[in-house]
Amino acid sequence: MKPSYLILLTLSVLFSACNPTLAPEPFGAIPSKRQLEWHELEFYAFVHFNMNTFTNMEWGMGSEKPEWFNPTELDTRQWAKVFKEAGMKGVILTAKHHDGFCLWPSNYTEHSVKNSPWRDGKGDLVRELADACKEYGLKFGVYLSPWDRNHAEYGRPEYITYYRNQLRELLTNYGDIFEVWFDGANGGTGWYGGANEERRINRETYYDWENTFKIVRELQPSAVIFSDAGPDIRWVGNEQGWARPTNWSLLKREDFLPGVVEDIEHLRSGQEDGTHWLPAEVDVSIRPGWYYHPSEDHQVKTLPELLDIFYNSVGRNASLLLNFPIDKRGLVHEKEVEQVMKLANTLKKDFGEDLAAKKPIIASNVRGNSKKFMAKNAIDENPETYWATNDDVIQCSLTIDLGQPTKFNRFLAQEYIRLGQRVKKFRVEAMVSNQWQTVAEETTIGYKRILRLPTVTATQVRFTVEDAKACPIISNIQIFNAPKVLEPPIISRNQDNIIKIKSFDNNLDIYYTTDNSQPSTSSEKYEKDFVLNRKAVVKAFVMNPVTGDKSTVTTQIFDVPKTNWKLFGEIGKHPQASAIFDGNLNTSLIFSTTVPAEIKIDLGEIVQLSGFSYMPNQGRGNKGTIVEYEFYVSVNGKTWSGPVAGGEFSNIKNNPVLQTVTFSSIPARYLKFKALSTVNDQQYIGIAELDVITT
Ligand code: FUL
Repeated sequence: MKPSYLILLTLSVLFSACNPTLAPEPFGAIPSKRQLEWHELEFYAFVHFNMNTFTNMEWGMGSEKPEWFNPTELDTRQWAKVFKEAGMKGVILTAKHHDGFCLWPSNYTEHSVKNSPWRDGKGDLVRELADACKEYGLKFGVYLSPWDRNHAEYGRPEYITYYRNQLRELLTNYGDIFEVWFDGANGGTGWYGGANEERRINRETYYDWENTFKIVRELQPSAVIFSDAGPDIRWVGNEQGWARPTNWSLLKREDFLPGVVEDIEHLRSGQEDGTHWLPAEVDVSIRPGWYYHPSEDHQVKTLPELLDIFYNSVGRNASLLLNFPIDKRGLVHEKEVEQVMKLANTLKKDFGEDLAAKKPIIASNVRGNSKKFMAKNAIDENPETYWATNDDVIQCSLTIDLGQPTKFNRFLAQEYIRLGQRVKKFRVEAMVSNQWQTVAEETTIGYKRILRLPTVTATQVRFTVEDAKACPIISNIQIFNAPKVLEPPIISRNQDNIIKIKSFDNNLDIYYTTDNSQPSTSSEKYEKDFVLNRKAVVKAFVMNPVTGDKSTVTTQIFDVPKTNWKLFGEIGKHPQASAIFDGNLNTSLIFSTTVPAEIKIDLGEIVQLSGFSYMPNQGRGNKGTIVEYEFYVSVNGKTWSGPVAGGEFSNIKNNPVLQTVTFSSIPARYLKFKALSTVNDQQYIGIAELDVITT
């Protein structure tokens, strides 16, 4: 080659490298095709339904009988219809949970629907749901628990072969699978083919995940693989329904392992310097438990709770996997249908009218002044186009002219993630009465960020990127004015039997009943606290007296008064002793002790006892949360009967909700609650509330 050609070639390479009208280069890890498709789903359903539904458990032991699985009205088309109408894009089914019972007639075990009375043993629930999904245009995914408390070989290499055979069945026989969910809960006590023992596995090596994942890639190349550590989708580090506001879709994947959760904070927020694209999925149940328990019928999450979950997941660069505990009939329970439809309808209103669409917009910088990267691309509702700046311009802004004073309270932004997640810090300002006012200062954006803001009336909105890893690339900006949703009140009763009904807004009226009837505006109006010293069901709602808008109804069940309850012995003198009877979930008795440990309570009178409930400490870090327990009763405080109940509070570490235990009715004045073990073997006991259930 002649030297002059060489110079020309070098010049042209140099020119194209700094030619700003070329699209920006990707920065850092970027999503794969299957991850990109998954991002767009945003909201999809989880279904927990199998043996536990019929045994009223969260984690079965594995010794259950297939005959017990017998839904009377099972209708997967009803599920699919509800999910579709609620705006969800797919559903993931617990084909096998920790108890090992299979919802499909697996060739590798007898512990399945084929030995149940349901459809005379000819049923295949995985098939029925896969078909319903096809009919309703939903994607279909499977959960296959790695932990199997039924299988005799669990803990040995033979079980891995069994597990992989089952995975092959699920990934071969039921059409396209969009996500395979590998649960982290693992190893412990179980039935294990009758051995009834504790089996600990080596979490790092036992499952040989690399080769298990290869099966998914081979049979369902488009499916994303979920686990605590991906490889495609990561767990968000809690089961309460939130990601951190700062949420990177990046993680140092090699530092994480499925089933080994050591760095929970980074599961919640991702890592700015993560080496792999590994976005978070928020999994949460619409009730306290993952499985159906009739006692939780009044605890289906309310509209404000579901909205919080939506905005704290989809609004924080994560997807939302909302669980439905299918009931014993085999249907999505009416209360859940009602609540999820309220959510769907409210979201429709929240995002009803994009106030930024087609408005005049200007950018402080446009990449190469090219039309291809102009500001307008951020409000054209086309996810393929974007606004970008020159490579050296990190700080930049977009200003939208709303034309006239316009009320708004939602701000939505999306990065063009095909080229990486870049924004580290941004600000939203509103022009109110001719002055710029900051309405939000935030950090990451990612696939989608939605901010809930106090309502402001503005003529212009300015979005400023203050820091980014590389030039920002914004594919979408939207502004909305969402209607206000009223929070239902909180009802509590303290040890002096005083009922308090608390509203989040003092300007609202509260109406209530104490006889289990549905309250209305002709019910009692709550003006001040009152005494209620008997068993009762209290129901209340708030109403805006100006608009007539009402909240949903809160239901609170109170058993016998705790007026004369006392803790026995030294612990009774603990400064926080009364916290466990004060009706306040935010206060706890936490004391250091060697475990096993017990507390004894004198109820002050003999009652006919048929159960108890334990609310673990709701603070951070599961401090003193009891896992295995025994419960004894006595009429004289000297001779004890029992244990009248005992076992484990399954899944309490990840889901520390109210634990309710029932047993055959027995007279009792004294209770002994014995903790046999605690989360992470802490030498602490932590109790937020203890309650009894009387007959
Ligand atoms: C956890 C399990 O132990 C729960 O039972 C539930 O399936 C939840 C989604 O994942 O790890």
